[in-house]
Amino acid sequence: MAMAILNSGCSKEDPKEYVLTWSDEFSGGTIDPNKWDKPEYNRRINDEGPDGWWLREDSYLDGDGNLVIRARKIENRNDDNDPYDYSTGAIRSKGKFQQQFGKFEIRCQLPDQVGWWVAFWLMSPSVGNVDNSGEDGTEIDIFEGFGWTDNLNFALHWDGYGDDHKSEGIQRNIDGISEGFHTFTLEWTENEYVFYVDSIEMWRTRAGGVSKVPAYVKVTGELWTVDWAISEDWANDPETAEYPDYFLVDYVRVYQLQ
Ligand SMILES: [Ca+2]
Ligand SMILES: [Ca+2]
Ligand SMILES: [Ca+2]
Repeated sequence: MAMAILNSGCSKEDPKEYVLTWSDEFSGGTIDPNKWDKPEYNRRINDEGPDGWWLREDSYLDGDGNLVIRARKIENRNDDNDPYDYSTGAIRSKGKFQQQFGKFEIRCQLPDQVGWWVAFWLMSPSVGNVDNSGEDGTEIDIFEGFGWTDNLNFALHWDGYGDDHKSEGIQRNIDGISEGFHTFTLEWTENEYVFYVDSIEMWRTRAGGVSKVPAYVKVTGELWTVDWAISEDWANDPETAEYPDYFLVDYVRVYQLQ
């Protein structure tokens, strides 16, 4: 009897048994509105330069099994004096799917050009609760990547985005990551987060205390023309890019431990 209980415990943890709970293979002709919301607004306002919009037309399926997130230079879209603006795309499962804990994976090819960054991330609606803890909601950046450098960023943000904002993160350089398709994976349990690239562990942390609430999924491009974002510590300068440029996503898959 004791042995049976022991075996039962082992089989739950080693090997981990994940069951697919939600996914999109992006194999249709249009983005599935039952799975994804496409936000559209002036996402990255710059009062002193071109703005970075999220436009619905910059997220679409290529008919060959991939989601495409595109970056473009566009005509100035608001009534400021910019010579032009930029746009990228974003999709999110907000209001359609969310999950607490589990495994979250994307397979994708990073863009080619400087000036923007792409991300696969989770967002809890309660990330703004300020209680000196991420347990009540955390933004989990499974990865942020670039076309111009092999640096990757992994991060957690909690207690909102104002004066009480807290974050932890690391950067890793992986030779050749901007070539070809790769997988980026998060394993999230009540005890810790573990981040992987191509199944190789990048970061293991419980910073903020681990979030204990559901989160929705986001796949996004971002472009911001403020100084910190166009520095060589981040996206670099879109002025020198050849747009349009593309971020290709083969799939997003979400699992839960059995
Ligand atoms: Ca502007
Ligand atoms: Ca503008
Ligand atoms: Ca909090």
